Amino acid sequence: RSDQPFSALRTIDLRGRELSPAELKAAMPRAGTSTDTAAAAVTAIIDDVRTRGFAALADLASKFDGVEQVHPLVPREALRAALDGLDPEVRAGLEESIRRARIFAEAQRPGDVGVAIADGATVTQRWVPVRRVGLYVPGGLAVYPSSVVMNVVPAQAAGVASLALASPPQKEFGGLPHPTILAAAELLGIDEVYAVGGAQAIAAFAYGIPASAGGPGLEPVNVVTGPGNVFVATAKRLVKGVVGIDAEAGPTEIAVLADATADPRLVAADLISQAEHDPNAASVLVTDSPELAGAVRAELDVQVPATKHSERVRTALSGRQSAVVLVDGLEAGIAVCNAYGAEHLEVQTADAPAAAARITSAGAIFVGSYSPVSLGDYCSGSNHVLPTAGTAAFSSGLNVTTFMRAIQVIDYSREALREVSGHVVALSRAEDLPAHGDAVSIRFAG
Ligand code: HSO
Ligand code: ZN
Repeated sequence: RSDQPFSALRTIDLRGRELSPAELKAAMPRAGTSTDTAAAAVTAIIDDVRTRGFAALADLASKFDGVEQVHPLVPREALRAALDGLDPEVRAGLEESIRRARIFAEAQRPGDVGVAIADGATVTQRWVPVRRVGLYVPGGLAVYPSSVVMNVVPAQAAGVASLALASPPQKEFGGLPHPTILAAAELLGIDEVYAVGGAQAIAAFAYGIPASAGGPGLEPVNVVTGPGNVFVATAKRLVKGVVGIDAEAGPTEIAVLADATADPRLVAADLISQAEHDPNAASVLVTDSPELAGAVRAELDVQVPATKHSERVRTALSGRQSAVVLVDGLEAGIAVCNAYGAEHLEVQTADAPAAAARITSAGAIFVGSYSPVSLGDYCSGSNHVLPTAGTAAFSSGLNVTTFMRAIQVIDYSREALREVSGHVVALSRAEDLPAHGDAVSIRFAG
């Protein structure tokens, strides 16, 4: 379509088509999920860490990171030095990011609910934080101190007592993790940081490592969170059940629901912003205005060549996962967005709050022209760890309850138990489990 500006972005024309939610979902572009080719290698790494502990970590650091390591625990002085060396503007940004995230996370703490089911009969749902959490932070190309904030703040707000962080050792930083990661940890008051990368970090968190003559042990955690490459994602899937995990993060996605009132400059900038992450990132514009679509394409023609990571952005925008989706009206646009379930959905329509209120599937919703995804990535107060690949249909972004459990507490008096005992006995008989009924009856016998 060389007649169109920014022809790299394909068009999906859904106008005049009556599609069910399932058909809409199928019509929407998404990159196929990669099959699990890493499983065999990752299983071997997990087994090695479980059997040989720190010796395995040292061998793997040498093999994958090119670093010779005695013990992976990062000295406290290194954390302090990293914060001292941090650019003051970056430090101020992180501090504001933490402050805002904390306000929202603390407000999320769920209250216990206790209910009187009958006289003398109460059940309560009590929220309790997990004891210990392990956070993985990738190294390499993408160094995201903002992701340290997004994972740590809700855990701390939940009341998690013990928090450890792992990030790959970097040859150019003397075998320590990237200094901005160390600085972010120090800013958040985390003093247990390990220079361990990849699947081996996930294995160490899940199974722990006993103390040895070489140094202190690594205590197993209850929940592992944090992004990572295919090896990290596979390791998290393999240890799930031994520990809790957050969602497996796929390539980032932005969908923009926009009508003729939207500003094409802003829409284009936002589509580019998430495409900057990854050649597999998805940028999708859903609109009932062919004029807006054309204007956004023209803006992409101007903005894409000018952006720093233009090659990556161009690849992401020309991938099959990115598109302009033309619909018949706002109603149809909302239906498409709900079927797609984007990680990030921006609503830039005449009455954005009203349209946003009708969205029922998205990782996070960004309302109006002044709530771009980039704001949410860093400083809105919301969390940027969000469900991708359509998993918003059944899961939530990282929040305080990711690090908590709800315990149900049952407290009946003698009279309250007696009142319901006949029903317990009848049900236990129906299931041929008479000892269940007897355990109640015995309390009132004789
Ligand atoms: N948009 C990414 C998060 C991020 N952006 C980190 C910048 N740094 C996934 O939600
Ligand atoms: Zn981002």
